[in-house]
Order: sequence, then structure tokens, then C-alpha cells
Amino acid sequence: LGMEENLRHALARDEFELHFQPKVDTASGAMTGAEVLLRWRQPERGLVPPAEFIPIAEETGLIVDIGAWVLEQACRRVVEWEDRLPAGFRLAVNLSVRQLQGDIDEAVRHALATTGADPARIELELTESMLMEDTERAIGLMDRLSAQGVQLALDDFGTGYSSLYYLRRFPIHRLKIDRSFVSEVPNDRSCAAIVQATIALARSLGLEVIAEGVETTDQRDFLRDAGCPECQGYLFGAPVPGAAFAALLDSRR
Ligand code: G
Ligand code: G
Ligand code: NA
Ligand code: MN
Repeated sequence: LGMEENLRHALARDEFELHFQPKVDTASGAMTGAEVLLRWRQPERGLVPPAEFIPIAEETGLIVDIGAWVLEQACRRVVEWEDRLPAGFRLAVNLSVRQLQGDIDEAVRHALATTGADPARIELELTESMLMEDTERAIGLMDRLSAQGVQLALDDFGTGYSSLYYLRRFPIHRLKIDRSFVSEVPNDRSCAAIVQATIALARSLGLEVIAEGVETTDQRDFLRDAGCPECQGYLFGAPVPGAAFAALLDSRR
């Protein structure tokens, strides 16, 4: 109960911060974007991992305001960093199902409008299970988000239960191959087959594809040879605070 009460005041007390994890071009290693990962710096406890507070934020509905804050901060960063961002660079924000049930369309519009961020620099990561709750409504929402010029990625792909029928109908730009498959390549033959099939599926549907959780050069080489254009994972960099990420952007220019 203490955690919930503290979480209620965390926004007002300015205790949240964003960390940024690079996404790279598999072949060249050039940075293509970053995923925004929320962190809660609590005075008494230090850094609280998202796994501990996001579920509570979702249960209490606090995630809606927190998520709007994350969106706006991410938009501020792309404006602040515009001069050092490579062409095509995207900052990806995770959404929760509670945000999708609410007025996410409006929250995105507001974040873009108040900051003046280029919508093409913003990507939203959604999971299959979020979209399967009310698919028709989700498709309408995704259409409206897409019409604002932001990109949409299907996170943790392969671990949810969306059908290929819906995959075809979702107006998404990119599949994100789940870490649980990536971590087992190249040695596990079924994971290798799943990763290759996902890349082929994305290709034939005209979607981009990225592999997450890449930790070793063997994994990276497998993904490159399988034709996966983009990767993310500890091999290329862990999530880091804004100042460190800005320095990383400068060092790569
Ligand atoms: O950052 P890891 O760093 O531990 O993230 C753990 C989980 O928290 C992941 O599933 C990630 O998608 C989720 N997460 C991180 N940041 C956010 C956020 O801003 N909003 C939502 N809804 N989930 C997030
Ligand atoms: O659910 P989502 O895919 O958004 O989860 C992102 C989570 O994955 C974050 O907790 C992030 O810190 C973690 N992560 C990012 N890269 C790696 C990696 O290479 N290996 C592992 N084990 N976790 C990673
Ligand atoms: Na994600
Ligand atoms: Mn993921």
C-alpha cells in the first residue's frame, strides 16, 4: 500500500526519469533509434524497476497520466536532440493497455502539439495482447495514430496470441521479435526457425522488423545473415539516462 501511495505522488514530485536504449542497423551498427524505458527514482528506495511499479500503475489507472508524461518527455527529447539525430532516427515509447482503452489518440496529439516534435521521430510499441482485447476498436485507434504520422511497432512478437488474420489488418510499421527467441539463436533450431520465419513474414507483409535482446555477436551475425535489418540489446548498449544517451549520439556522429 505504501508503494501505491508513493506512486500517486511520484509525478508531482518529479521522481520519474527516462532511460534510452539504442537500436542499431544490424550490418553497420549505426544508430537507427532508441527505446524509451521509464525509471522511478524513489527517495527512500532508489531506482525501482518497472516490473515492480508498472503493474501497480496499471491497476490503479495511474499509468494513464504517467504514460502521457512519458510521451511528452519523449517528444521534448526529439526536439532538444534534433540537431544530433541521424536521418530516420525514431524514439520508441511503450504503451500500456490502459492507455489504449483511454484517449491515447488525444494524448499523442497533445504531446506532439505542445512540443512541436516531428511525428516521424516517434514510434509507439504495442503488444499483441493489448490489441486483441477489442480488435476493431484497436484497429481504428491505430489508424488514427498512424494518420498523425507516428510509427507503430508490435512488441514481444510471437509471445501473444494475435492471428495472422489480424496481423494483416493491423496498420503497423514494424514487428519486434521477442527476446525469448533471440536469446536462443543460433543454437536452438526451433528458435532459429521462428526468427527466420518472422523475418520472412514481415518482409512479405511489407513490414519492417527488429530483433530485441541481442546480447552476443553470434546472435547478431545470425540475425544479419537472416536479413534482419535492425537490432536492439545489451550487445549494442543498455538503457542509459538522457545525458549519457546524448553523449552517445554525439560520439556516433
Ligand atoms: O526496462 P525494463 O527496463 O526493465 O522494462 C520492463 C518492462 O517495463 C518492459 O516490459 C517495458 O516494456 C515496460 N516499460 C518500460 N517503460 C515503460 C513505459 O514508459 N510505459 C509502459 N507502459 N511500460 C514501460
Ligand atoms: O517488454 P519490453 O520488450 O519493452 O522490455 C524491454 C526490457 O528488456 C527492458 O527491461 C530492458 O531493460 C530489457 N532489455 C533490453 N535489452 C536487453 C538484452 O539484451 N537482454 C536482456 N536480458 N534484457 C534486455
Ligand atoms: Na517495448
Ligand atoms: Mn519487447
